[in-house]
Amino acid sequence: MAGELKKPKLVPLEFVAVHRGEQMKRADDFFAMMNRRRTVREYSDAEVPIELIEKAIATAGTAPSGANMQPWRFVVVKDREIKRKIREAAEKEEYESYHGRMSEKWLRRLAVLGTDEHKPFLEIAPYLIVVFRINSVEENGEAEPTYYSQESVGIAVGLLIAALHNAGLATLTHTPSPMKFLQEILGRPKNEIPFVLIPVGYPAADAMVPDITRKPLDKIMEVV
Ligand code: IYR
Repeated sequence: MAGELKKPKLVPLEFVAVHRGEQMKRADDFFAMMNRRRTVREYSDAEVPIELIEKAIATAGTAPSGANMQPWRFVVVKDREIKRKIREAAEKEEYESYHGRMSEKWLRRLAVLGTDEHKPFLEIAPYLIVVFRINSVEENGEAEPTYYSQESVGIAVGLLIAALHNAGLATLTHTPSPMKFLQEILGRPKNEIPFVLIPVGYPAADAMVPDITRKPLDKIMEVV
């Protein structure tokens, strides 16, 4: 039997109401801003104030999470030597992926994006944010899993990317595979599982992006 359970402690909701007449404009403006986000693979090495990164990570930390366990860790890599090591390890794994580990079908999908095993952005972008998913915590010497950690961290990363974009920064959601080398290079404990690696910076002056489109609303939404 479980011991005595704590009672919830409740406080009044601080809900900032948006005037009815303003709601659609706010929704439109936010969509227009977010719809300009593109995944960027070509970066300038121009400096980014660390305060912008801090505020975006603080925003990511507002995400809802399973049992409010906030199962995320954001490691910000600025150090050139660490970035070099990450690039070296990522390119080694990516070489294997592009030359045998990925299926023909998968490679056909990626051909349109023009990706390959070369990852210069891992050294050029001023910051790499490596997101870890905390899969268990220790409580009184006992391991306890976190709950819905994949979903929770996924939501937090969505907020992170939105916040960085809103602050005028470009990002790439990069998932070298396998990503275990990030745990080793960054010396993270074994309950922190690499989730995604996000280069952040300003785009290169001549940055190009794939000519791709987003599915229209009627292809992604169903009202029943
Ligand atoms: N991780 C590899 C391959 C890759 C996979 C997917 I799914 C993409 O949308 C893009 C790339 C890479 O980063 O190149």
